Amino acid sequence: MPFLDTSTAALVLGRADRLAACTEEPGRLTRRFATPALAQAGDLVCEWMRAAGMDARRDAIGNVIGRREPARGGSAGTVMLGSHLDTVVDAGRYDGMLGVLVALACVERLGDDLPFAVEVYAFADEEGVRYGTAYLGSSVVAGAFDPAALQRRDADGVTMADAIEAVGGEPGALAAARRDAADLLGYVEVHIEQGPMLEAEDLPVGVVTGIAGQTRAEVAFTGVAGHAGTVPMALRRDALVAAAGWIVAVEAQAGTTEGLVATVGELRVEPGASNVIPARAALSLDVRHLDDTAREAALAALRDRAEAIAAARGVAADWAEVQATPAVACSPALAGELEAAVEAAGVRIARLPSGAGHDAAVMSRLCDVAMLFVRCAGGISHNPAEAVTAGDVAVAIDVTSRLLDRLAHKHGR
Ligand code: HGY
Ligand code: MN
Ligand code: MN
Repeated sequence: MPFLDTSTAALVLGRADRLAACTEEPGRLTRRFATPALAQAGDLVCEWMRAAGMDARRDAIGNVIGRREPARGGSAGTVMLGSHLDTVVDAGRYDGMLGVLVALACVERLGDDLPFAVEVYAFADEEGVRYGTAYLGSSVVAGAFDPAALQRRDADGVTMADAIEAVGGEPGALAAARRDAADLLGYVEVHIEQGPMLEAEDLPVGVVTGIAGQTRAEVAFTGVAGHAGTVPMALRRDALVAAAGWIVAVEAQAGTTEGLVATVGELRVEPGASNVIPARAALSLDVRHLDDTAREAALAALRDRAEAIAAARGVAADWAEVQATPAVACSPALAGELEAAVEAAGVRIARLPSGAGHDAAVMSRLCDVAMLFVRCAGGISHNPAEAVTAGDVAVAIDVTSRLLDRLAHKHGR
């Protein structure tokens, strides 16, 4: 194994710790879109970008974008690197952040002979925790942002437009913030695997073949509130019991369909009192599959099941699709370069699909994309126990640096 820059890897981990302190909730890491905590993290990234000799700025939705010009007026175009800066609730400190920090570390180590510019993106929202729609940051860069989302309200009733303005963004300028694709050579994202495969293979990194498609929906069951003490069981129209039956059906459907995962992660019960029969149960649904046809078939079956359960229980079922993102194949050419860089780093090549969504899925609308996964302990993610080793981070830095070298030779160094 050639020289590994473990000191830079340690710097990356130290920076991840500093970013982890930028949280909305003392004692655990929660950093949602357009919050002061995200702005604080973005300020740190801007500072590090400028120290690395990059121009750093924020775009209209709050993405932090660093740019390093090519050497001696090189005009081969631009390579984009990056990932997201927002987190889920009670998150780990590497999901998203690792990709931003490894990209930054590679820029800091670059020679000054790259024939292309390098841009590093720290996207303002990938998880979609605050407004239920994922990829807000990369959607703006890719020109795929749906302006209707600006009217969505968060749990406190704040519209997305107001939230963007409150942190200095410009909701009216999102369309103009689209990155022109003409000079783009590709987008490369380093991300923790969030799964067990690399650990099982005892590999530090792997090359992503494709990203599963995902659909997010909001499902609600509406029954009749009633007195918990007086309404006979046979006369109840209990929304929560209907929802519970459907949730079990969701798990059963995913458990018996190859390659399908389905999750109910949010549940709100109204009126929400222990002595009141629930009138309404509102749920989130997250369905994913590497094959879009299989995902759509699963959604149709789950919708039918919700309606059947509702009818049998005398309640109503409402279904609203919030967002659908098709499955994306990584660019064979760019992934091939990444594989060559992995091999040159002395690591056996592993190819693996991503069940998790990533900004690369949206950036594929702009240019070729490739992803490098980094082993994470126990495959754990979306959990404060998320962990990586300095050694594996050093390999990721080495591979990404070698990729940039290979692209430099390919584009006229
Ligand atoms: O949900 C996902 O797949 C990603 O973590 N946003
Ligand atoms: Mn995530
Ligand atoms: Mn992520």
